[in-house]
Amino acid sequence: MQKNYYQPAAETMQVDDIKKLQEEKLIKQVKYVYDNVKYYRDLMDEKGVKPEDIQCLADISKLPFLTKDDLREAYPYGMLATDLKNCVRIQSTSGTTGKRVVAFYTQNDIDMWEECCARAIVAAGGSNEDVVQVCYGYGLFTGGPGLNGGSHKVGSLTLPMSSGNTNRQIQFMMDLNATILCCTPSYAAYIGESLKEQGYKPEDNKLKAGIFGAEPWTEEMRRDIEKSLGIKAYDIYGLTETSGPGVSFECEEQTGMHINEDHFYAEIIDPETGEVLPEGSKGELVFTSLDKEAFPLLRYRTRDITILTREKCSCGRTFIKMKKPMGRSDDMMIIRGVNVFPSQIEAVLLNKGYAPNYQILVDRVNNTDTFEILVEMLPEDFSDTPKVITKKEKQLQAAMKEMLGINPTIRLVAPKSIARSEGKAVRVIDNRKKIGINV
Ligand code: DLL
Repeated sequence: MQKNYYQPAAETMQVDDIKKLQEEKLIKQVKYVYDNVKYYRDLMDEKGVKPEDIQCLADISKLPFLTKDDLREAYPYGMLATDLKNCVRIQSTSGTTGKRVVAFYTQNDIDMWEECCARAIVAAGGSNEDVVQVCYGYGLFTGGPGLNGGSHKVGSLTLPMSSGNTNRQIQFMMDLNATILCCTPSYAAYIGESLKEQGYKPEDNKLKAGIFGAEPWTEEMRRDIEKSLGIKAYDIYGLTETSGPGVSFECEEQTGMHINEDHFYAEIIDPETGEVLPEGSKGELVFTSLDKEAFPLLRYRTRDITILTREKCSCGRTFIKMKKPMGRSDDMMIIRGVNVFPSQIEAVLLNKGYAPNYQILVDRVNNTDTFEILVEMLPEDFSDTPKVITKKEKQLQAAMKEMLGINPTIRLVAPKSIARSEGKAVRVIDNRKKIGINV
């Protein structure tokens, strides 16, 4: 099969050359940030490190970390490294975990970001013969603008749908023969469900691929979406702070996402100690942007938990891969002393034949954590006979206990009774946070 790359020279560069390029860019970038961002210069001074101390990639561990709290403190302009006159765009995080973070872009930053998205589209089989339906949100969220820009760079016909209005999404998808769908995995699942309800079979649409990200999703969910839409589903990762989607993307192997290492240097650290861990270890992902002009972050702690591996990939790309993030360290719930990730719950549900329509409710009553999972029954399995429901609930509870080590209460609910998501799904309602319990 002929291999396709958007920027082959970069994407298939020899590993030694990648490292050399990263080293050169890092040395320059540290000096640039030190000279232009007072907030970070103060952090470096506090740590007693000067730009001259950074002579090779390993020296990066001398630099201080940045966290979301730093960005909030520096809001809005404290991390800006260039004059506002040179900036052409602002994007922002969704603010689900506190005050919004705003990121600034020069035109070069936008070009780099869109090129990263273009690499992802080409890796998913996209070309100027494709119709790319973008139903990530447009506006301050980076999903819509990022994939839209990438699609333009590839020369695909771009359908800038934004999220929502699922009937219109389906009408345009069918009438305009969309071939590549870009949205969150939870919205892709919902579109699949809606197509089925409207009487379409997976082979009725012209879609061949989907580029799904912005939230954690499991391999089980991937299989479910691939089946319901009749496509190959590719993962894409990124965050507003580093530009947006396209920091890493999946190729045809679908075994993790290649990080665009010519623009981003990735490290895995122990989230407790901050120590850099060797390749193959599970830990928190930290990014350094190597050539951003407006909002260049050094050693930014993403809170996302993953593993980096540099194995030879059959697609020919040489960039290191990151595994599907297992969730953010701040998504992890501690329930009755046990660590629980929503992704574990999702894996059990899909393995047991349920759809990914669920909600996790956690609370504290009389000093004990309560843990309940609401799960929708499938329309074809729906029953309102208490005996049947109780039996199914017990079976699911046993499977959850095996995966999580603790017993949740399972409540099977009627089809369509849990709200669908058109963007990032809200799976967890943890009322302990509301009453000020630190979890
Ligand atoms: O979600 C950017 C994006 C848009 C990525 C579209 C992919 C597709 P933020 O809103 O700033 O940016 O949220 C970033 O979302 O730190 C992860 O926790 C999570 N996330 C993003 N992509 C993935 C993914 C966009 N593929 C935060 N798998 C990140 C798991 C993801 N989590």
